[in-house]
Amino acid sequence: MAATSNLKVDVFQSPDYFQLDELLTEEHKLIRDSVRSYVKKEISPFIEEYAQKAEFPQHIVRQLGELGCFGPTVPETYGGGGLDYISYGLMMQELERGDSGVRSTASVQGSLVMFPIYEYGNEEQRRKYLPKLASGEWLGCFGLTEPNHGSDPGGMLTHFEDAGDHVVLNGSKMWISNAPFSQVAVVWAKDEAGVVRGLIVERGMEGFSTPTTHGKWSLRASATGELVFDHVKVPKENILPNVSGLKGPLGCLTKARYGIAWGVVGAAMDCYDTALRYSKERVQFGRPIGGFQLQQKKLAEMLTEITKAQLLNWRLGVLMSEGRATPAQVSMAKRNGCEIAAQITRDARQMLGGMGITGEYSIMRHMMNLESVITYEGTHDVHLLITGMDITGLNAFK
Ligand code: TGC
Ligand code: FAD
Repeated sequence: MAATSNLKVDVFQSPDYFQLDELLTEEHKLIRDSVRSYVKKEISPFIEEYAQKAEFPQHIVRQLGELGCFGPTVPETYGGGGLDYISYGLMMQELERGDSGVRSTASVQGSLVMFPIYEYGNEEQRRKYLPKLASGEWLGCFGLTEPNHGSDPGGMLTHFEDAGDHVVLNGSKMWISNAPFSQVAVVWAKDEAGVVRGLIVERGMEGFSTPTTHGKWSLRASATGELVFDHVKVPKENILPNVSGLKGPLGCLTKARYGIAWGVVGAAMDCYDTALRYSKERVQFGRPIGGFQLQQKKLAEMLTEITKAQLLNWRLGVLMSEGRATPAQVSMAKRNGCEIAAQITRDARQMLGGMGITGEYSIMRHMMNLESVITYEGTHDVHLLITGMDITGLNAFK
C-alpha cells in the first residue's frame, strides 16, 4: 500500500519529547502557533512548485511582514516586534519547517538588514528604512561575500572613495540572498584607509545592478544574486555611522546564525514527522516498515538529536534575551543544528524509499536546502574552528 502524501494538506505534528512547551510562555506559544498555521496554509501547499520552477514566491514578503517575522527583536517604534529571542527563534523554526528559503528571506531581512540599520544606523536612517522593511513594503539584502572572499571576508576588495557629499563605490558581491528583488542593500566595503564600513545602497542608484544566480540545486525557492557596483555614487548620509571594522558585519551574523540554529531544527522536525507517519503507513513484508528494528533505530536517533538541539536552542535563546550569549555559543548551535538536520534529512529520505526523492514529500527539498544552510553564514568547518579558538585561546585562522 502506498502511504499518503502530507504536502498539499500539511498534517505536521510537532515532536516535543521532553515537554519543552512547558518552558515557553503563553505568548511564545501563540507566536509559534500563528506562524505554524501560516506555514500550513500559505507555504506547504505551494512551495514545492516554486522550488521546482526555481522561482521566488514574491508575494510572501508582504505576508511575512504582516505576520511580524521581519525584525521581531527590533523595537516596536521602528515597526519591529519588540519580542525576545525565544520568540524570534520559534518563528525561524516554523518558517524553516516549511522551507529554508522562506526562513532565509526572513533572516536576511531581520538580522542582516534591519539589525545593522537599527544597531549601527542614526535616527534618520532608522526612521527612513525600518518601518518599510518591517512591513515587507521593501525587501533588503546583505552584501558581504565576494567572488574571492567567502570564509575570509576581511580580505574584501569592494571599496569606496570620498567625493565630497557622496562616496564612489566599486566592486562586487556574490551569493547574495534576496538580491534580485531587493529595494535596498546593506553593503560592506573598505574606505580609503582600508577600514570596513557599512553602506545602504538603494536600487536605482546609477551603476548598481543585481544579476540573478541561476542553476542552483539548493534553496531553489529563494532568490540569489550578485551585487555589482560600477562607480556608484552613494550619498554620505547612507553610511552607517556607528560601526567600523569587521565586527560590524560579524555582529549581524551572530543574530542571523542564531535564527538558523532554530530554523534547521524546524526542517529536521518536518522530516522526522514525515518519516514517522510514512513508517506507520507503508507496508512491506506484510507489516508496517516502522515495525522493523532498523527503521526504529533511525527514528529513535532522529528524535534524540532533535530533542537535544531543541534544548540547546532554548537555553541559547534565554542567554540571548539576557544579553549573555557569546558568538562562539551561537556558532556551536548553528553548526550542531545544521549537522543533525542534514543527517536527519538523509535518514528520512531513505526511509521513504523511492518516494523520498519525489516532490510529493518535503524531505528531498529540505535535504538539498540544508547543503546551502550548512555552508552560508559560516561553513561547518569555520564554526568548528571558532569553537576550537574559543576553548583553546589559539587562533587556527591566522
Ligand atoms: P577576527 O579578527 O576574528 O574578528 C574581527 C573583529 O570582529 C569581532 N568578531 C565578532 N563580533 C561579533 N560577532 C561575531 N560573530 C564576531 N566574530 C568576530 C572580533 O572580536 C574582532 O573585533 P575587533 O574589535 O577586535 O576588531 O576576524 P577574522 O578576519 O580573523 O575572521 C574570523 C572568522 C573566520 C571567524 C570570520 O571572518 C567568519 O565568521 N567567517 C565566515 C564568514 C561568514 O559567515 N560569511 C557569511 C556571509 S552572509 C551569509 O552567508 C548570509 S546567508 C543568509 C541567508 O540566506 O539566510
Ligand atoms: P570558501 O570560503 O572558499 O570555502 C571553501 C571550503 O574551504 C569550505 O569547505 C570551507 O570550510 C573551507 N575553508 C575555508 N577557510 C578555511 C580554514 N581556515 N580552515 C579550514 N577550512 C577552511 N553571503 C552574503 O554575504 N550574503 C548573503 O545573503 C549570502 N547568501 C548566500 C546564499 C546561498 C544560497 C549561498 C550558497 C551562499 C550565500 N552567501 C551569502 C555566501 C556564504 O556565506 C559563503 O558561501 C560562505 O561564507 C562560504 O564562502 P565560500 O563559498 O567562498 O567558500
